[in-house]
This record gives sequence, structure tokens and C-alpha cells, in this order.
Amino acid sequence: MALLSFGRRAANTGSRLWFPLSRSLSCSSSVQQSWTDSCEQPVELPEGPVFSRSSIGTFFQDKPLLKNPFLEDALLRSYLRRHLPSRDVEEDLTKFGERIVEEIDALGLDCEENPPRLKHFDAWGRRVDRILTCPAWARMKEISAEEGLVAAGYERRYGEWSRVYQMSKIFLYAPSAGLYTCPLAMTDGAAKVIEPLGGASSVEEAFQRLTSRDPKRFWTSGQWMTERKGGSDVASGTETVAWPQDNGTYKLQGFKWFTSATDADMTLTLARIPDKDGHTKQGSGGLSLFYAEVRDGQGDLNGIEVQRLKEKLGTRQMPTAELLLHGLPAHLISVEGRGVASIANMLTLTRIHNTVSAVASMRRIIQMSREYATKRFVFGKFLKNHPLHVQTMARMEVETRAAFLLMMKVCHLLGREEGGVASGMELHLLRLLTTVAKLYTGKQAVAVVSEGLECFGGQGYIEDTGLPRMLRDAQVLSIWEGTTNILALDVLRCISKTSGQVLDSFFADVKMKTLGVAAGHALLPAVGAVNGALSGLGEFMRSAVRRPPSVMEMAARDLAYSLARVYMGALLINHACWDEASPADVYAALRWCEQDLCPVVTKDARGNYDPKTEAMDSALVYEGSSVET
Ligand code: UCC
Repeated sequence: MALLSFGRRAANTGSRLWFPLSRSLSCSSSVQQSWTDSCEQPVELPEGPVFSRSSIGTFFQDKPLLKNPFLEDALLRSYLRRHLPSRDVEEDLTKFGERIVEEIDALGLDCEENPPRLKHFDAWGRRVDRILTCPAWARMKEISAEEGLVAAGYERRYGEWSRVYQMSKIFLYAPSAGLYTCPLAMTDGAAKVIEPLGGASSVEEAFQRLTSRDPKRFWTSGQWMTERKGGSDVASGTETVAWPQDNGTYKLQGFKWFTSATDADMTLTLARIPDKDGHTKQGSGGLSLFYAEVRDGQGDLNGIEVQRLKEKLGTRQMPTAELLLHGLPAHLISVEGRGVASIANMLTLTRIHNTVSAVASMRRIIQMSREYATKRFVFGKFLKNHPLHVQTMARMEVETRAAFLLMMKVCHLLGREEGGVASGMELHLLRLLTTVAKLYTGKQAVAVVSEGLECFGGQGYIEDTGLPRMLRDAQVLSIWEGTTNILALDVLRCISKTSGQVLDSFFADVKMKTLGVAAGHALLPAVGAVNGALSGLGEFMRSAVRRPPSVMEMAARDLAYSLARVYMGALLINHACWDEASPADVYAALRWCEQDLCPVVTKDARGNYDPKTEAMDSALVYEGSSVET
């Protein structure tokens, strides 16, 4: 038996000796030799690595590496090869992917580690309300301008595919961006609202700045909609009043309860214009849309007090504030009383961005999980060789592919609308699918990212791996910009507003997408599933007209999910029919279409929307509660 000093394994001996920990801690390293002499006799340890305060064993798990997210994304690349085969685009995205690995990802981490702070007072007691953000956040703004992350959508260099190009960049950027995608979403939305107002308007300069590639000129915008009475029920919840001024502008008085990326340069917001007696009209018809610059020429807030910054589950990288408006100068940019309809374009854009961020988070967690699976050796083999583990990742991949194709479809429709080439049917699809995509991918992102964390075992729960942040940030995607139920009701709204035309377009497009599958093709089971779901959906909608109105409200979420799953199925089939599709494309379509594509029909058959169900649901939820229902 050989003696070890300080519990280290004796060189070249292979001997394995150790001392009781309490004793080893009580001995000073400056007396190494005497320690071994004076301490108790070491105990003998079994073969294997040796541990002490100076040696923690020899095994360290290699961490998963972020590789160029563009080069690693087979579906994004094949989608672009099919629809936007441009060498410039490919080169730009490859270069941007490199920049994400080399520079942006670390900045994103910096933003997480250095969240914004609010400085209410200066050293002399003056109220300053300064929102202090870290240098990495400022750098994200410069990068966003340099890369044209908003500008690309308005330069329209690739015609109807310009939005696909722009959103491909946002898609790569989002998981590394430290939530800078949030101000970009609102900036894009504001530009979309302002663009049609034209060059003569008071906001032309703002449009130029929002869409600039020059970091010195580039502005971001906020979107201040939420007040204390309601983030969803904007029509009843908005109390802010816009007082007319002699020069034709307004001053806003009110309280905005939830303003994201509050360090923005400008904002769009809703307020009520009082009549000559000082009374305001309530409801949606009393709301108008305003443009306001957040700071004055000296950089001080313009009639705004920052009440406090929000403490959030995620999105901590970004300042979210409660704002008291006490005389914020503003310009009316909608017809009076048409505020909600006018801000709808902004909602369309932010909801599309939300979808892009959701799909991006799924893609990123899969990229990291599959990379890790090549490095993590357990139970005698790498994770990538454990069929059950790979099956789990394959299921995540199917979700992500379906979500990706829906996201790209909406981006393309937006590009066609902006290029003036969209048909009536496509405009209907854009209206319907924007909502459907946002609500469905928001939920998918939480599920897929959560599953993804599990792929790392306990490490997925460890903060400084950077992984838990992804789940926290995914959770917001189903909440802001319209919760799942609010958006499900929006699906009903657009069906009813268009007298069902959005659904006619949906049915026609799904049928068209599945037409090209020849007899005997491997995809036929998927086509059968989509067609079966489509006819069930048609039946349900026809029967719904004859049933009480409450049926549709109860069915709204399941209906929206059905629309999403059927459409995603059709898109997967369509992509898998392409000449250059891979076997994995076919497999993904088949797997997707195995699930219940039309839950609204299944649930209806089980009586989920029967009139008595509402009372039963309530009795179930409140059983044992002291609250009277
Ligand atoms: O602001 C927030 C956080 C900001 C952070 C953003 C970051 C995004 C980042 C993503 C990536 C990282 S959160 C605040 C979010 N709040 C909402 O999203 C509001 C949710 N509530 C709704 O969506 C409601 O459905 C409302 C507010 C739109 C409902 O309002 P009304 O007034 O009750 O609705 P009406 O009366 O039905 O609609 C008024 C008009 C109608 O047009 P007309 O009068 O011509 O028939 C509607 O058709 O607005 C039209 N409209 C729409 N048009 C309503 N919704 C839409 C729509 N989605 N698209 C087109």
C-alpha cells in the first residue's frame, strides 16, 4: 500500500488511497509532508478517479457547442433552395450564422446576466427615471441596424420573398439575441403602420429611422397597449386620454401598465380623445392611435414617469416598465375612433415575430440537444445511440418542422401582400393564419423547449448552462401579443367578419397543397389523414351554424388547434412532394399526420361543447372552493 500526499493518486502507481475529508480539510497545504506524517493513516479506496479539495476527479462532460445555426438547419436551407434560391441570401445567412456564433451569442448572455435597472433619482435628488441597460443591449441595437433586421422587410430586395429573407435572419438571431427581437418586433410593427401614411406625414422621419441600416440613425419603437384594467380587453381597459392642443397635436394622460423594451425611441399607443365637454367615448369606437417620441432633444423623458420596472419570469434582459403619462406630446395617426383597427397591422407583425421566435427557440434547443447527444456517454453508449432518446428528439423535430413551414407560409403571405401581388384568398389566409400560427407555435415552443431541457438531464436545469433561460423566455410567447384563448376568439372574429371567407380560402388551399401526391406514394396515409380531418372540420362548421352561439366559443381553442394541425399537415406533405425532398421530409409528414389532426371534431363527439358542459366544467374547477360560482 503506497501513501498519497493530499489524497492525490500517487504518480504511476495506480494505488488508490484517501483520507477522511474532515481531516484533510484541517491540514494546511504548507505542511504537506508533515501532514502525511501527522494525520491518521489513510484508508484504502477502490479503483477509479481520486477526489480531494485540489482534485475533483478527471471526468468533465464536454459542453454542447453552438455551431453555425444556418449551416446546421437542413429545413431552412432546403426551404430557401426551393423558394428563394439566391447566392446572395445564402452567403448573407452563412455569414450571419458565423456572427451569431462568434459575437452575438455572447452578447445575448451578457444581456441576461446584466439586466436593466431603473435609476429614479440623480445624486442631487432630482427625478431622472433613467432606464440603464448594459453595453451588450446597446450593441444589439447596432447589430440589428447593420444586419438590416427590420430594414430588409422594407427594402423588398427579393420581391414577395423579402419577408422570408428578413424573417430567416430573425429566426437565426432570436435564440442568441438576448430578447432584442422584442424591440425589433414592435419596430417592424410600427414601420408597417406608419409606412402607408406616406412622405408628407409627421411620422415620415420616424419611418426612415425605423427602417434604417445606419446604427446612428436607427430607432426602435414601443407598443403601449396594456393598461391596468386589461391587456386583452383593450377596448374596455384603456383609460388614457388625449387632450387636444392648439397646434393640432395632443398631450396624453394615463397609465400604461406593461410597456416592453421601454428604452425605445418612439411608441405607438392608444388613447381616447375627449369631446368639448371633456367626456370620452367608451369601447373600441372611442380609441384612436397616437405616435409619440419618448425623449426630448436633451434625452429626457417627454412627459413620462417610469413608475417601476417589472420583475418577470423571463425576458429579463429587456426593460419592461409601468409608465405614468402626464402630458406626453403625441400625434394622432388614425381616423378618430379607429385606433384598434389601425394598430391591427402592428399586431399582425408582432404576432408573426412571436411565431418566428417560437419556432427559433424550438430549432435552437434541438440543435443543442442533438449536438450534446453526440458527446454524452451513458449506459455504455452515446445518447445519440439510445433509440428512445433519439425518438424523443425526432418528435421534437416533427413539431419544429411543422411549425417552421407554417411560419414561413405566413411570412411569404405577408411578403405577397406588401408586394401587392396577393390574391383575395391569400389576404384571407394571412389574416387567419397569422393568428393560428401565433397561438399554436407559442404552445409548441414551451413544450418542445421543456422537452429539450430534459435532453440534458440535470444540466438542463442549471442556470449557467444558458438552457433554463430558454424555457423562461419561451413561456412568454403564449402570453403576450394575445393569449391562446384571446387569439382563439380572434379566429372566430375573423371568420365572422369575413362571413366565413377565411375558412373557404383555408379549405381551398389545403386541398390544393395535397393534390400533387401520386397514387402509391408513401405520403398517401398522410394525405388521407389531412383530407379526413378537413371533411370532419367542414361538417363541424356546417353544424355549428345551427347550434347555440355558445358552442363556437367553447370550441374556439380546439377549432384553432384543428386549423393549425391540418394546415401544418398540408404544408409538410407539400414540402415532402418537392423533387429534392429528403426521406426525412416524407417521414416528418407521416409522423405529424398520425396525431388527431382535428381535435374539435373529436371533442365535439365527446360532448365537450354541449350546453350542460359549461356548468360541469365550473363545478369541476370550483369543487371544494370557498368561492361561490
Ligand atoms: O403590448 C404588449 C407587449 C409588447 C411586446 C411585444 C413583443 C412581441 C415580440 C415577439 C417576439 C419576441 S402585449 C399587449 C398585447 N395585447 C394584445 O395583443 C391585445 C389582445 N387583444 C386582442 O387582440 C383583442 O382581440 C382586440 C384588442 C384586438 C379586440 O379589440 P376590440 O376593439 O374589442 O375588437 P373589435 O371591435 O372586434 O375590432 C376592432 C377592429 C375591427 O375592424 P372593423 O371595425 O374594421 O371591423 C376588427 O376587425 O379591429 C379589427 N381587428 C383586427 N384586424 C381586430 N383584431 C384584428 C387583427 N388581429 N387583425 C386585423
